[in-house]
Amino acid sequence: MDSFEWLNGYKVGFGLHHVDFTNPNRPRTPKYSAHFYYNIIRDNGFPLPDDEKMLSGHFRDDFIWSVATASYQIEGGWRADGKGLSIWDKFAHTPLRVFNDDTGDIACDSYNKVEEDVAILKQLKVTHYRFSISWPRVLPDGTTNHINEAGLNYYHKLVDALLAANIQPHITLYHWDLPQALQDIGGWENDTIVTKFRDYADLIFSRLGHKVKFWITINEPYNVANIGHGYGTAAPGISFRPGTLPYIVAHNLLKAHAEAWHVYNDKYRAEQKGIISITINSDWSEPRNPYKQEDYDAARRVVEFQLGWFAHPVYNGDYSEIMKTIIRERSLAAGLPKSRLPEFTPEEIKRIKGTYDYFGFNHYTTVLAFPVDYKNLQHYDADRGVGTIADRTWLDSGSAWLKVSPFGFRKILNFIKEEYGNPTIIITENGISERGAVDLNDVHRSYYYEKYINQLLKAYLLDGVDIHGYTAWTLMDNLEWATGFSERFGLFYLNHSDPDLPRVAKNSVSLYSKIIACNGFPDPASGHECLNPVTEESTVPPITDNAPVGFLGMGLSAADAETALNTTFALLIVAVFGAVCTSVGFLMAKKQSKKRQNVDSIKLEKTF
Ligand code: PNW
Repeated sequence: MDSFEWLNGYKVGFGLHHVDFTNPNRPRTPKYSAHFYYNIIRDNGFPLPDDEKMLSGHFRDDFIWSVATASYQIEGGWRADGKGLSIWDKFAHTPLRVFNDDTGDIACDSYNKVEEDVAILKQLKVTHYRFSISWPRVLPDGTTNHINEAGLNYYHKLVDALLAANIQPHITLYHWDLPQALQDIGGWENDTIVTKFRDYADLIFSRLGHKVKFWITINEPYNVANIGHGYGTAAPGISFRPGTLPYIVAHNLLKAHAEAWHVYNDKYRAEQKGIISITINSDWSEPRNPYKQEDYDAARRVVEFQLGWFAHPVYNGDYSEIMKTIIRERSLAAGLPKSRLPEFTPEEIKRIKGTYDYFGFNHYTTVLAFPVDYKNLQHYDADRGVGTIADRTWLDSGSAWLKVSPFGFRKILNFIKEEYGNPTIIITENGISERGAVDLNDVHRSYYYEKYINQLLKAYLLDGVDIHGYTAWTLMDNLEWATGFSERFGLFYLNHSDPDLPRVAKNSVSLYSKIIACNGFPDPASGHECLNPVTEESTVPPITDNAPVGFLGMGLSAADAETALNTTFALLIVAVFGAVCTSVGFLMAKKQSKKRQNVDSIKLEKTF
């Protein structure tokens, strides 16, 4: 415990427990380090935590194995064949909005590279491909007054090529590239967008629906609402009404989604027999200090304000009580006449509730939460009242917001199961970025996919979460929104210095296609044929170890990894101990020789 620290008095505390020296009872409070040390003693070291051990097993037989992209991020052809402008064209052409002033004018040139894209999808052996339709490519002014057939043909060509390759298209109708013409009349703030989106969806179902069975209405409404209209770091880049605009936009996004779902349900489902939903993204959140209730409450608010903002109305009906209460109370306390969170009418609640065929879910990372009082400030973060950090032991990625924390994936999947009535879930995005020098040996990505997909398997097999599919983000390096081409999430590297923009496989392609071929992580003892030695061009060794699956995709088992870690740790201790002994020995020898010298000089003095 903290104690009298010599010359420093009570100022410096070395203790595992804090002692309150101002209190005559001298109460002791454990610091975080006390619990940390307690765990080391209890575990007699650092065993691999249960949640990091690999589980063997496989997913459903009809599992969806997919990879995703989005129109603005890959297509290019920004003015080709009568395409209208989108808010991202305008945003990226505004200086300083996108890193390095990168734009999607050409991007991966997918508009002209259907064959190349399908070829790499085949190489991955995915069963599905998730891509989005550029609304202004099909409807240049956003309305069905003018249909751009040339733009629509691109999607016909892509869908046909996919079907010919036995890959099912999974189409997102809105992945953030709103027609600029609609932004000019208020965009998502103007509630006439609800019928415009419905009409656009109706057109797409009528033209492509006989070939497409998997649909997403809107991708990540959270990002559209809060990043586009609160922080303003994504198009349309509005940040001057952060207290109200994100909530209004979210309200219209929810209504628009519901109308598109109803059109499909009423007009097309019987004949086309597809499924359609919204894709919601959310981080998982843990308390920063697991011994503080207020940190638990803060962590809960993170998830309620991100996932729940959209999932609650769609799956349970209306916004959650937490959001309604907090935003109303903070609005009234600031002297506003009513809540900044708009209200749904009872009819609207009914119209939105149940507009899903599956839970489309995007997930990347976990945060640690603690309460922050923003006083009178009126915006989303202030309403949520939370600060977040990452655990410094979590591995980094190329994106500041993304830390490798696989355990959170399983936790949030369980949260969805409990909170929203055990829906069928399709993971519509999950992946990791890098930045800086190009290295095709992307071990961090193989590690990420292996660990995250294994957590998905645990959620499915051990927790009974109804997982039907998994989609990796993303097929190839592309325009990562405001960070431009600097952050690379691709399984394939895109060589920009070659005018042909060739797609080059990173090593994680072998890892992901192996997981797909195995439909998960089979027990090697099962002799599953996917475990047979892989072809020469593959750089990832076959999974033939006695443990369920390789560690880091390197053919090292979890048990091996544990032994390796223990050995490293033991060696480290020996090295440190050795170094300490050597220095102590050295110092003692030095002191001894000095003493001897002193003695000698005294002797000499005496003699002389
Ligand atoms: C998603 N964040 O966006 C999008 O759907 C993709 O288009 C995007 O490329 C991918 O994830 C990777 O970023 C996100 O800051 C953007 O937490 C930012 C965040 C999360 C998701």
